[in-house]
Amino acid sequence: MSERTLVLVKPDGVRRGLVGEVISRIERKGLTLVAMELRTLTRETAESHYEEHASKPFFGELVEFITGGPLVAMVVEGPRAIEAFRSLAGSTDPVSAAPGTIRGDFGLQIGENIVHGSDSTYSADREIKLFFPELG
Ligand code: RTP
Ligand code: MG
Repeated sequence: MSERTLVLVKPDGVRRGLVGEVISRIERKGLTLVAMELRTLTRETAESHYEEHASKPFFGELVEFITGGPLVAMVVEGPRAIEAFRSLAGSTDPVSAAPGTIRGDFGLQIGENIVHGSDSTYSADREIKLFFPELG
C-alpha cells in the first residue's frame, strides 16, 4: 500500500546547494517523486503550513525563516512514505540527529534543519492540498 508525503527542502537547504543530495537520497531509498516545485512561500502559506506551532515561542522566527528564500516543495510516494522520509530526515535537532540522516549529516541548528516531512497521514493530506491543490 502506497502513501504520499509532503517534503520541503527548506531555504537553508536550497541556499547550501543540498537539493540534489536530498532528492538523491529519496530516490535511492526507492521512493518516487510525484510533484516538485521551487517557490518562495508567502507569509500566509507559511503560517498555514506550520499552524500547529502558532502558539510556540519560535513561531515568528520559523515563519521568517521559511519565507526567507526559495524552497523546493515535493510530493513523495511509496510504501509508508511518511515514516520512510522522516527516517531519512532524522531528528528535529540536527546535533542529536543520527549520522547518516539528512539532518545528522548536514545540520547544526534546530531552526535550520534542511528538510521538512509530514508527520502523519492527516498532516500529509492537509499539506499536499496546501502546496499542490491540483493533486487533490
Ligand atoms: P518539520 O515540521 O519542519 O518537518 O520539523 P519536525 O516535524 O521535525 O519538528 P516540529 O516539531 O514540527 O517543528 C517544526 C520546526 O520548528 C523548528 N523548531 N524550532 N527553537 C526551537 O526550539 C524549535 N523547535 C522546533 C524546527 O526548525 C522544526 O523543524
Ligand atoms: Mg513537523
